Amino acid sequence: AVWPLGDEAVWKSGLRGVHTEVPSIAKSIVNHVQTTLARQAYNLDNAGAYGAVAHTVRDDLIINWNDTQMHYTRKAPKRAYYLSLEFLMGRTLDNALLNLGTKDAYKESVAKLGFNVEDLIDSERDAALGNGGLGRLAACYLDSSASQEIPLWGYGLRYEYGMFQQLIATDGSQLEAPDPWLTHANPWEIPRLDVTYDVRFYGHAERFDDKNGIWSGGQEVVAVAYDVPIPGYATKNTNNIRLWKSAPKRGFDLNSFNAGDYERAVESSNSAEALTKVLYPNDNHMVGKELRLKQQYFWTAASLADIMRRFKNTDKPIKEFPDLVAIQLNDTHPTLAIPELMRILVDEEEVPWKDAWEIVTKTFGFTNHTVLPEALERWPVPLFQHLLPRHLQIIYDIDFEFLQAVEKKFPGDREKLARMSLIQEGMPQYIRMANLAVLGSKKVNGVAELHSQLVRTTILKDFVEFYGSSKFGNVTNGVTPRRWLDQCNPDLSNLITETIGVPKTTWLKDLYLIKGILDKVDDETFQKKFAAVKRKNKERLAAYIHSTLGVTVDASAMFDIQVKRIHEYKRQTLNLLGVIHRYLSIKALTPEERKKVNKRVVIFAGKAAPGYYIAKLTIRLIVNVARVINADPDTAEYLTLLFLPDYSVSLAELLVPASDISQHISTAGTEASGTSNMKFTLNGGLLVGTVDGANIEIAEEVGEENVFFFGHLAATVEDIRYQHAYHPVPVEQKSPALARILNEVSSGRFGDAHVYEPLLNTIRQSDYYLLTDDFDSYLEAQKMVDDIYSKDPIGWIKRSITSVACMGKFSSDRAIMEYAEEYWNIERVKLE
Ligand code: B1H
Repeated sequence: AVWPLGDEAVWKSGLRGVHTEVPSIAKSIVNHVQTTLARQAYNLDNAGAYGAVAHTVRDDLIINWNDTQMHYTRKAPKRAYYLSLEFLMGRTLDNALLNLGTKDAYKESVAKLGFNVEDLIDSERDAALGNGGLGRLAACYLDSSASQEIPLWGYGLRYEYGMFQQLIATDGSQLEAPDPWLTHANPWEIPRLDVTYDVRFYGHAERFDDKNGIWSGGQEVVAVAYDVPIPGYATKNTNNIRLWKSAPKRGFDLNSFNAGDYERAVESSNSAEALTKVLYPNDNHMVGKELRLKQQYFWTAASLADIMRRFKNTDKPIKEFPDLVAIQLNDTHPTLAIPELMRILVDEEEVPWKDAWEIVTKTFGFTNHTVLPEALERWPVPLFQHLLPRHLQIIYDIDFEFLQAVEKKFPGDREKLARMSLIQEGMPQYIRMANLAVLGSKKVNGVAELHSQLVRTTILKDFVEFYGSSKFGNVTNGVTPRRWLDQCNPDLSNLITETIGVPKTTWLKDLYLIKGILDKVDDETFQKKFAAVKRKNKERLAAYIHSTLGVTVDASAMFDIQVKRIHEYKRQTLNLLGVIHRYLSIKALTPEERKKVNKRVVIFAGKAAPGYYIAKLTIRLIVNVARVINADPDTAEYLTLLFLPDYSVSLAELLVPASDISQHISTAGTEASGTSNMKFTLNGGLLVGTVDGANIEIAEEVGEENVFFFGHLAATVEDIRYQHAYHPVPVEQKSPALARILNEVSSGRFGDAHVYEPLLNTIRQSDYYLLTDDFDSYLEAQKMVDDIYSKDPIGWIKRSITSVACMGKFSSDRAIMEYAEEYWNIERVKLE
């Protein structure tokens, strides 16, 4: 019965639907000011008004969330779960209003109450529970799953502190400040204080002959659920991200407390709470800290317990688990879910080992996001044994059976066995999480064609030979066009709608339809409108730059943007050295000659991991080169260099629509996909890049003539590195232009002569990322950019229009449907 208590009519009259009309929206906002916030109208500021509006929208989300989840429960379809240690959500209010289709009504309601909705939107703080591409991808996938009506839940951690805030010190170096994003309460989460699980650490493990076991003792921590509703676009379907917060199991130790030892009493409670305190701020780099391994187990154990509880509510026999559940592992971070599910099945559900392994290997899918060796997770066996003794036994048992099978297929190949084993020999031994993820999964995928190819031919080559190639696929990444077009670039979105004559609610869910603007590529009126949109977005960015840095930039100049995590493989240094080259070249011209120079504003932004010395030096050098260049009256009109501090999702929303070109210049074969390359191109910025990651597929779609490619190809990178090691050629010989620039930096032209030597030496010495090999070709590509931009402005606009038109493939809707159909075998579940 739906109405278990009392009078059905009374219940029904108390229920309400989603707010759509101005009077009811305004009334609800006022109610929230009055009661939820306990404030008065006369002193309500933007932050307060934002809170009241957010609570009103939250009510809407909860109504749709309830209906969706009730419907899922009743229909009991197969569901998918996306396990990700990172969800880089950014702001929620604007996105929620656009997805609910109530933005105009809210705008009017808010105006009636004396506020401006855009100001309120801007007063929201980002939810930065992620480092970069991997975390933002998870956020895009949740948006797409809801929009495409795919029953998907995300599982993650509710970090009390997200990605650190970046400050720039007076000497130009990065400083980190904490990100206490929850201090003003978070209206977008629903605490589920009744949904809790105990998670064990340490203790003692016993193993019996049937490979079942018992794990006891140690320490228990409680996982508490917090739900974040994810509204679909133009649908009632609202999915969920369940984030776990750690809490002490029994408050604090009463014995110590009563004995007067207050410090001891709170110690264990503090250590339990420390678990979900902070996000590890490393992108594409593994740091083997015990606390990180604890986070990983805490999160996977709570998530699996929750998934198992939901499965058991269906009363289906356990062998049907894979018919109702698909679990996607976002990189190796949640790989412990594999031995954990084995433990639950074998030790708790008493499923025979063989049957349990069959269930496991039908349930999981594994997405690899990087081939960089320093990012591949390996955990020292002694640390692992101490923390998770039962899981180590399970891993040994999996490994033993697996190696027997390998030996049977490839008899006598001991080196192969050593490479493929879950255990890497040595002192200490290590557990290879990628190998475990492959063994425990039904399918494995990379995130762009080239990357998936590299996965198959390098890091997982042995596994492809063993399992056959059908287990190893590709799902090229995508981005949500709601946030990354409609929300961040409303003028372009409106122009597309009016041009293709298809309602926005249709084409934003079927992005291939924007191809329709190609019909107008030669239409002068359309070209003008299109160019005007870009110009306005550049002016919006210029205003931001003026208000934050106090620098005036010329919106008629070319905006050249590289924004992403600072990493040697992404080669921000290559870009910077190119800027110095440009600066010196302009400086060498006569004032008359300079008048022909293409004006550029070069913009960098991005965070460096706090412990990444070379990356932090790169930031410092960019800032100090910028100081010299921007203060030089000879070049000021033609070149401006900026480092925008504290890159974030919100800042990206300002930058992405404002680029003329954006740079994606990783050493070929190192950037698995990249996703900002998709965002910039979708918003009409052309791409300067290497033949790497998704750049390749973007060029396939928009036409290679519309992308500025340069540099060596992935296939030759290894040979070049070999030459660097055994037949080194000095920089002076390889690229005199580059050698000169390095010397200018060394000479102290940009300050601090000695400080940058370690950075410069990475190039002069091993040059692992091939800057010396790619520099001249990079300059040529940049020259092409300048020539076309200054000599053929109409041609440029056409390239830009064509690029936007051909970006349909890169919607995360396409990607999520590939996962649903080819990896999870699940279908749309639409609410009636
Ligand atoms: C990507 C990471 C990553 N790949 C380890 N790997 C991390 C690895 O905290 N850690 O330990 C955090 C992040 N992130 C990125 O994923 C790739 O570099 C991009 O090329 C790709 O577009 C993105 C999404 O697939």
